[in-house]
Amino acid sequence: MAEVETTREGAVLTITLNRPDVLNAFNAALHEGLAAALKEARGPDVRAVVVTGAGRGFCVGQDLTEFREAPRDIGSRLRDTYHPNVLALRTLEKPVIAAVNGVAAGAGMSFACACDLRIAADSASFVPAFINIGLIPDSGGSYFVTRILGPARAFEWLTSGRKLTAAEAHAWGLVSEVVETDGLTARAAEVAAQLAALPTRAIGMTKRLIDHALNATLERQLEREAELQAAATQTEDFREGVAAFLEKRPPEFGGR
Ligand code: T3D
Repeated sequence: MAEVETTREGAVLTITLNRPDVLNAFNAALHEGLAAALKEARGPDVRAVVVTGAGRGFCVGQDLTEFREAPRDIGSRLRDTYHPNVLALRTLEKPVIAAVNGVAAGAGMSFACACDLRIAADSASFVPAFINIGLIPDSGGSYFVTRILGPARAFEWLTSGRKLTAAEAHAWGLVSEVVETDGLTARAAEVAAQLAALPTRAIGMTKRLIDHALNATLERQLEREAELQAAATQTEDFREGVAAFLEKRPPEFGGR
């Protein structure tokens, strides 16, 4: 079985991390498989992506058995393996849903937080495990968690290393909804199908705008909006949206 599997249902690509015996911990093969899956997600017919884990875990970050021996240059390893996938995910101009089916720990928690939406099973949990082994948040963990939770809560959580239940994560705004474990796959597929039917290019540009807004002045953000709105008006979906409105019928967006 491949360490990462992809399946297609219509315009939705599901990426499954597949090392269930170790709760889908990252090793070299998983990084490579994820890179290939994220490349597949760039295909023009894919309009929404779901990332999930096989078995009872989502992803527990770095495979710690690789740390039995003194770790080599971790900085380079992060740059060569984790960073390209985090960047590929954030620059993917399509909605990405993390269907968090179980524990998300360390870089697995970071990766879930890099997604655009998180839907959690009621049995899922989130553990910023880095501090428990004397490390600091990486793979974007400090970046995404700070932006989602704000600096005070991010500091408290990332330095405590404590496990958040799915219900707590929902109360904190870390996940958008919590569903019964048995219903997670269906609910993630339903949300993904809804997103896949929307104007994909406008969603991609909205994602870019949101990322840009986090570090921009109002002037720069207004300019970016103007640039991307000019691009949005060139899409087929814009023409369809206006035509459907004027003809008083539901729009049929093709994602172009
Ligand atoms: O160079 C670099 O790559 C640096 C990058 C670092 C990024 C990081 O992600 S650092 C953080 C690494 N992750 C962790 O420290 C998490 C360690 N795991 C845990 O704390 C716990 O397993 C969990 C809280 C996540 C889950 O607990 P629980 O009780 O539900 O499950 P468990 O029994 O601990 O784990 C089940 C199995 O998965 C177990 O194997 P076994 O005993 O059944 O053979 C366990 O050893 C294995 N496992 C869990 N996490 C990892 C792991 N195996 C390898 N690496 C893991 N990270």
